[in-house]
Amino acid sequence: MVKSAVTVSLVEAARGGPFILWDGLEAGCKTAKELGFDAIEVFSLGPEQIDSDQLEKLLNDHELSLAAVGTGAGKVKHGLTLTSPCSEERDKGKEFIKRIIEMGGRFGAGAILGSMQGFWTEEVSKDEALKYLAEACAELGEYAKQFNVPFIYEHLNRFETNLCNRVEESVDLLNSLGENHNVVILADLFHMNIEEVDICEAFRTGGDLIGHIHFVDSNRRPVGGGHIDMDSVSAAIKSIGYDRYLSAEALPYPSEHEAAKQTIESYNRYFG
Ligand code: LER
Ligand code: MN
Repeated sequence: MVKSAVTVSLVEAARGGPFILWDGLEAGCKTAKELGFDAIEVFSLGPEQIDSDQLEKLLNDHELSLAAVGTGAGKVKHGLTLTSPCSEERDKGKEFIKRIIEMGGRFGAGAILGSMQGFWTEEVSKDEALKYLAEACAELGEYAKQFNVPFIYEHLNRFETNLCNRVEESVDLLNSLGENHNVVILADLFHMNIEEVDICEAFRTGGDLIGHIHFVDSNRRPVGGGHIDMDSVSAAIKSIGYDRYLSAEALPYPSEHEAAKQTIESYNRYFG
């Protein structure tokens, strides 16, 4: 059975970004529960911003799970990437992510690598950057095993990374990690709409390597507010036996509450 999740951002500096709920964990849990979501996905400045005991209580009180935790603040706040030319910076990036893996791990939630993957540049060739990225994914996947959670790799559209932009490239990356890696692909429908030739075919290419989905429309509005053909896409998602989270990472448009409501209505329509 697929499960629904809604994003909660605790990063004030990112306000206006593609997260649905912005008023803290308590208000976020309340809205998620009221609307019938199964889980929340949290984007924070880092583990120090989250009181894990309080989060546990909130999740229990609202009968919610934690779907995943973001790591983007490592780049936004600390300027860290896993493909920096400086090995010390790359190590700091991995340490930052390990702390987030620990924080999410307690709740059975994997950490997502998105913007911290960085870019290849004049200083770091594409091959070298992809090598750093693969090494980091392997190490972080291994680290996540102790919590029984996967490490979640998210390829992004061309404006946000030049490393992997399509599911096929993420599949190649993961296949290069060998047999026992613990990394899954995050397929974000917004990025897929920009980069894939055929979104449904891309889901079939990813198959059981896809372990998380950002549920959002073509223009980053909640599903139903853009032009993705969700009849076909939901059929493709079902056809690969996907049974994890569809997590709404969308603009709070036209308002936080409306965006959350529209998301759960779309989720129920296509997956209920
Ligand atoms: C940003 O576009 C995005 O999709 C995030 O999930 C990556 O950090
Ligand atoms: Mn995303």
